[in-house]
Amino acid sequence: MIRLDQIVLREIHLPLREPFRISSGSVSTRRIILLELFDASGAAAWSECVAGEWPNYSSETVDTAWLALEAYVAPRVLGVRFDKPADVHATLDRDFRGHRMAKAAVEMGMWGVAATQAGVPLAQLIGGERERVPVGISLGIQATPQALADRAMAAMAEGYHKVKIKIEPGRDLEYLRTAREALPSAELMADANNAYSLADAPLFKEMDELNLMMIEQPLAHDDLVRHAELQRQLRTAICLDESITSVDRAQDMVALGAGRIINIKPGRVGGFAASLSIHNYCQRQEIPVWCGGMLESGIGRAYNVALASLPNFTLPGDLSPSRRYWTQDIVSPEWTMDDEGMMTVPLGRTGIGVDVDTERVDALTVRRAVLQA
Ligand code: OSB
Ligand code: MG
Repeated sequence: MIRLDQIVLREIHLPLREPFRISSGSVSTRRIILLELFDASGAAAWSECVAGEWPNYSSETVDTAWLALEAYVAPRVLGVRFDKPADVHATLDRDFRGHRMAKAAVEMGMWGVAATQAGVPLAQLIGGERERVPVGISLGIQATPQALADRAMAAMAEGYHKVKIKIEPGRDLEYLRTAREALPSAELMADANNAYSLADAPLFKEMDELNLMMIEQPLAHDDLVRHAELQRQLRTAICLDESITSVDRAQDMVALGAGRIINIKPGRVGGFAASLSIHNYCQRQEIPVWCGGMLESGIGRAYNVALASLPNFTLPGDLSPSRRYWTQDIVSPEWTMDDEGMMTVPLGRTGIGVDVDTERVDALTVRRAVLQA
């Protein structure tokens, strides 16, 4: 049984080691909302909201999420009894549209609380089966094709299992070809973050020759029908990210043939219950899934790693180690990758599996709010 009596919200500013650029924008310091959830039983857990500063990935931002958390999400759960964390999603979904990243931050935190309360690792609570998960890297748009190829080669040498290459019109085929020539047999993929339209089908047909693992979200953020049309013209699998906001959309993807792989980001779909539904549905449909990333701190990463330990997460996730993003993470131990390109699921620890450096969080905090039942 879970009954939260307090949620502490904080916004921290955490500088990335280098700016990260996708087709719709660039980020150099992550503004991150952190939550600390306190249960009436005494159990507590940290969680993270993945919303970014600008509405270029989804309509949510740090500021809309802060408002939604304070005004709508927290009031729905504070002081309310839940038998189990799987029940929270329905409460946050009913007559309450959108704001999935804000909802996910609370919903996932309640899974974290439940794991702490039960004295088990989060991965075990959700049915994880892997002790280590394969790691991929997502490379932002680089200045030149050769700079990209160099980064991709360095990543493969470090042990990464997959290199995801961000593309945009004008920085696509030549970049991908240069990376492919440098790494003839590596697992390479592209992520367009909605930068193209169906009129670009001829370009994707050329990409089809590069033996990519998949092409992620080439078309509009909320589209399925056009992705289906494009998928019919390609051998390469389309992977959907932005378009999959619920298990219903995953079912629609399969019904329409809009893609063959799903990138599950728990923040995008409203939390762990929806992520588990999508995972289970995809497993039955033999659709592989992998865990995406949103440049999370070590707190959000803990949830992603737990999720990626589920059996149908058969492809490497965007789960890079702390050092790929931050000079210093806010958790200990920091997230690391071994020389086989694997990240260890912290099965020897209860709850989310990392300790939060609260002094450092306090030093990075720019605003704070205490929400009470
Ligand atoms: O589309 O997967 C994406 C980061 C910000 C917004 C969108 C995306 C990404 C990433 C980052 O690719 C992956 C990571 O966290 O390493
Ligand atoms: Mg993506």
